[in-house]
Amino acid sequence: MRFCVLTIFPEMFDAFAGHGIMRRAVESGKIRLEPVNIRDFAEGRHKVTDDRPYGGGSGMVMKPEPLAAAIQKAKSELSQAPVVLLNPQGRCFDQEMARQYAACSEMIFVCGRYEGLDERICEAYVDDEISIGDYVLTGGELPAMVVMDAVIRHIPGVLGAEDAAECDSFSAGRLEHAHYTRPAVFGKNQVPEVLLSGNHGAIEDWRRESALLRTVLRRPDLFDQKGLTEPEKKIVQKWCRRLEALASD
Ligand code: 9D3
Repeated sequence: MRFCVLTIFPEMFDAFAGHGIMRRAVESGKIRLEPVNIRDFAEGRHKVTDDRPYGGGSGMVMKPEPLAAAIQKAKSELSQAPVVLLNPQGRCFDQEMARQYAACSEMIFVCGRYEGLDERICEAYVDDEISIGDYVLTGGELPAMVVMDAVIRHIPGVLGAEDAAECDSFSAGRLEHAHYTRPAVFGKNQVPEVLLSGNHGAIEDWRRESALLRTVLRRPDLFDQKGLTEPEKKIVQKWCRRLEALASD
């Protein structure tokens, strides 16, 4: 998959591409990440990329000409790519969108700075506008990295085999169970006995219950979206029996 990222801060992407799973994916050729400096498409001695807003007010707006030239260049190289603007007013990014975008062979990201882009660029060139959540950042670069990170995990071979994205509990509408590693006793806290038992059926049951309890307590919104599976119904019935026993004493 090829990503072209239009930004006035291309160096921000060096750390992202230089570490961990992203680095491996780049080195193995599964991913190509090409940051493009919008400033390279600006005219004049000062290579200006922003200007004052028509109608007045504070803040600056990204000029349309350098953006249009940069987007056209990117589209000439990545002809299949949707043009995605990172925008706090866009649709909120989620796992389903990550999965859908992973089916693309190419993507072009436009990272806004200042107050945003001249609206005519959005109308003429942008296919989708994505926000990563309801909080205010200083630009679209971190959101572009967030979106790429979530998308590449779905590309076959990018994750280790045992860690395939389809297995992610988020995909199943549940949080993951708690995790433990050695030592078996840490301070006053012991790893749940069942995880040391080697009884794989019992371990699976414990994990299912741990996942269900966390989801109910921490993310009831996820819990509501999807009905209970048969094994989960059994767990909830067990909880009910215990609570009734508690209440009747
Ligand atoms: C002070 C300017 N803001 C008025 C409340 C508008 C504004 C413009 C540009 C706010 C933030 C930004 C920079 N943010 C992004 O480009 C951005 C973003 C974000 O801030 N939050 C969540 N997702 C995204 S995607 C792009």
